[in-house]
Amino acid sequence: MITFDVERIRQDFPILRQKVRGKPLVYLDSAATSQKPQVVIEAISNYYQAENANIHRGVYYLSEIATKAYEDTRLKVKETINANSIKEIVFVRGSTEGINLVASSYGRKNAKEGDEIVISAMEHHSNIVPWQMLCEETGAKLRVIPINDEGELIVEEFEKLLNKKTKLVAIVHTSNSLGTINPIKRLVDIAHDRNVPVLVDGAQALPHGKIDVKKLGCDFFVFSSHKVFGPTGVGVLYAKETLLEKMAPYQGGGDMIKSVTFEKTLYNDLPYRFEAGTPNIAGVIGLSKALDYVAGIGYDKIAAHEHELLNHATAALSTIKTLRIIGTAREKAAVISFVIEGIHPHDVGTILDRDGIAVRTGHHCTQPVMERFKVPATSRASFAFYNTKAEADFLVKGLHNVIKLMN
Ligand code: 7TS
Repeated sequence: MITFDVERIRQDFPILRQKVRGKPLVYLDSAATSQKPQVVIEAISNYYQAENANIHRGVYYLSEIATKAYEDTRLKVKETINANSIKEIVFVRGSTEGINLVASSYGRKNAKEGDEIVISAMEHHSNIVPWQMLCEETGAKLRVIPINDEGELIVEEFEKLLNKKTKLVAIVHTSNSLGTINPIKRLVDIAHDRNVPVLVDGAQALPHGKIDVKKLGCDFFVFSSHKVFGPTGVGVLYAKETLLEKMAPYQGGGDMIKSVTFEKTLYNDLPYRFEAGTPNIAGVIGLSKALDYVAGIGYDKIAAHEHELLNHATAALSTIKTLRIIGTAREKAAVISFVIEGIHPHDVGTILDRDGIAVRTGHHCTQPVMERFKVPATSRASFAFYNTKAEADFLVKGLHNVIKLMN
């Protein structure tokens, strides 16, 4: 029997004790960004109060401890996702930058006119636009794996899309607008059978379950700290060393070099070659605490609690006759997008907000998904381990209020 004391956990998140608009905050937008536990907030504050110095360059005490904290986080990330080496862990600004780095560096080197990049119909704009930009520049083509009415990838169509011209598959692990969890290992195996590397957009996956890049077998994996209870402005690109070794730097500047003359610059070793300029040191230190915090609760417990929340909320929302859930995949994260007949999602969001309930409304940076389901936008409730069944019930009560007000 897995025990999970959600009320205890909520006490670690100061923001959840807040009232908004005079009502207790019901935060159901963790897919956009997660809230931060006290330990993360304190680590950032402590860094600025007692440890602030630039890294990799000082011979003095403060710089040494800041450098150690930064590099210890790299090791922690390596262990968290089971990478082979710290050389495979590159700190970036977030998932978006990680994907842009791969598109720019790996993509430019490997894609030429007539080649193909395969993505899916449920990608976040961050995993569409960088590839479109690459295609525009190189003359390569974007191919898109279709999804079914439940919001699941059609794997047979994926297999048909792969061919000798395919240079990369870039695919989301867990969809931010549909909640679908894709069968990544199976997709990677299929792509690898044809020698095609795979990038996994793990922005919505890491916060909710254990990730093992060796088991998944993927070649690139990105995630954002702010969705995994850490600060904004930091993310991670994992890339297999063999691929990273052959990639040109993404940006030039300090720290990514060994030596510079006007005639020639020698680049630094991996992974530093991909980290130009002063990084987000405080952010990386905050991420370290966030990963400790999540590991302390336990990925299994988190997944089990969120699964219960998903089932409870789905059942409760389904009692509303005029509500339609968009995204009903068998394998689903605790993300529920929905539309209510005759009421625009923005009105839903605005009225819920008056009750202190925070949901996201709009296209969730997945406009092709909206088009696929023929809706202009949805309302989306996304849950994290600090959410409760009572909050899901509160959402349903709030929606009854919306329907009453709008009819
Ligand atoms: N990929 C997925 C699947 C995402 O959900 C997001 C952000 C990103 C990439 C981009 O991450 P970033 O940290 O670089 O911005 N998703 C959302 C969302 O669902 N609502 O706001 C941001």
